[in-house]
Amino acid sequence: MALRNIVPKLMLPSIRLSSAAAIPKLVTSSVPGPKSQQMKEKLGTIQNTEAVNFFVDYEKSQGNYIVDVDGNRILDAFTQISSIPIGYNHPALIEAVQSKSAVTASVNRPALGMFPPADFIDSVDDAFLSIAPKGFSHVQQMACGTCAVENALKCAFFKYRNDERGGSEPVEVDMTSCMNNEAPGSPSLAAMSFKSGFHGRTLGSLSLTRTKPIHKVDVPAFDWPCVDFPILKYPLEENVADNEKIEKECLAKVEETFHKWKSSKPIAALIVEPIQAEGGDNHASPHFFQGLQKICKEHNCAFIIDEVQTGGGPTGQMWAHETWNLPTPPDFVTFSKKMHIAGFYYQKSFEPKQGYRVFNTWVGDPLRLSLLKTTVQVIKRDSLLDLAKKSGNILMDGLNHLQASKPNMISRLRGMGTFIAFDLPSEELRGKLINDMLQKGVLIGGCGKTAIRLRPSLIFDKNECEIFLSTLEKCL
Ligand code: PSZ
Repeated sequence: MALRNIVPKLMLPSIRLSSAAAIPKLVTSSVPGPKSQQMKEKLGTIQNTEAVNFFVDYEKSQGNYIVDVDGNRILDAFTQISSIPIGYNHPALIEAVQSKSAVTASVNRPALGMFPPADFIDSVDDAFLSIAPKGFSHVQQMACGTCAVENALKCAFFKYRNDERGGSEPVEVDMTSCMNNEAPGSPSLAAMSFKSGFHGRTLGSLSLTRTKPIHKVDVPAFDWPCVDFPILKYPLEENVADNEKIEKECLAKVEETFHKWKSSKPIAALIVEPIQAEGGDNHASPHFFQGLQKICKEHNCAFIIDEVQTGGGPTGQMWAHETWNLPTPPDFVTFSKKMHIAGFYYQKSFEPKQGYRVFNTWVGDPLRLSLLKTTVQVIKRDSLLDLAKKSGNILMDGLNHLQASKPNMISRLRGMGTFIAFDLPSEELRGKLINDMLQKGVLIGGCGKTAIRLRPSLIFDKNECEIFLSTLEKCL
């Protein structure tokens, strides 16, 4: 039975947005506290724990507040690397997982590609298609972001070869040569990405990822091209001509690269983030992305928008690319994180004719799909995209103010909705600020070389913005 039949829309349990004010942040020990440190030591005997910040009491965490095992209640503006859409323990989600269909889905995880449950079509409709980017009516689930990227890439290559063969099926020589990883079955085709782009860590995606060497070193990679992403000057309104020039130069490089690779290894796919996230929150104008799409079209290259981090509402739009006014929709939009489940929207022309070409054991997860369905209902009911815009404005106002009063500390303030970042003078000061904020009960993240990024949930409201801004002011 579809969830909408179990939980009528208006009866979804809500979280009072103001409730957070009643339970303020509270840090009683240093973070990580003694319990966290002990646990980290113990886990360290089993696996590498260098990245572990602190251990969490997820039962006690609530709304925008994450509670660690030492009892510190911390305002979370990082949300598990931007992946908690409507706060911790949202009552609507707790209720959703207790529904009969969610319980059944969690104890009987299906191989979705082969044995989908009866309510799957309704769920896909309610969850994915009700929020599909304009111009998309097809969607494929996957387990995680990098898996979504890799499978979108595969579909792009399938189509490119299919077009080359004039629409006919692979022939005998394709089938035999691919078994030896040789052409023509394993064709010499490329996918282009951008400097500072991040698209995942599995073997295929890793060749597209261009953030840090430590992500890539020692791993064989595809020989694929990478071009500069525009690094704009701020404030934007004072640097219009320079920024136009920067974007124009990047587009010219893209065009040039297509020509350079055309005869040896044609570029069949181009992947780009609407805002380069891991790489430092680098923005570009709609004009830049329109230009990219135009070049892709001219070269029969798939245009893949990676919305793994931007998608699901933090920019104040469900999909960041929808503000670009593209003349036609992109070919793929990949997602994960705030969507609970990963996957990609795609144009029908990229769907392989044969089954089993985009496939794995689980493909997706109906349980996560039911969480998405409820999350979408809450986002709509509580107008959370509007809230992300409003909170984004409050944060930008406050940060602009801080930037003006402390220009030696804060620079290049940029953002869309609550997807906000600014630079600090050095990596060392950035690390110090993140730690000082944490000790004062506010969790934020870093990205790029020296940037601080905000990735709060969609229920981050005025009160939380004020707590964040006043704590930041103190730390600066
Ligand atoms: O260090 C890491 O592995 C991180 S830190 C943030 C991410 C990964 N983001 C994941 C991500 C992304 O931001 C974009 C734009 N595309 C693809 C991915 C990969 O998603 P996952 O991590 O689900 O494989």
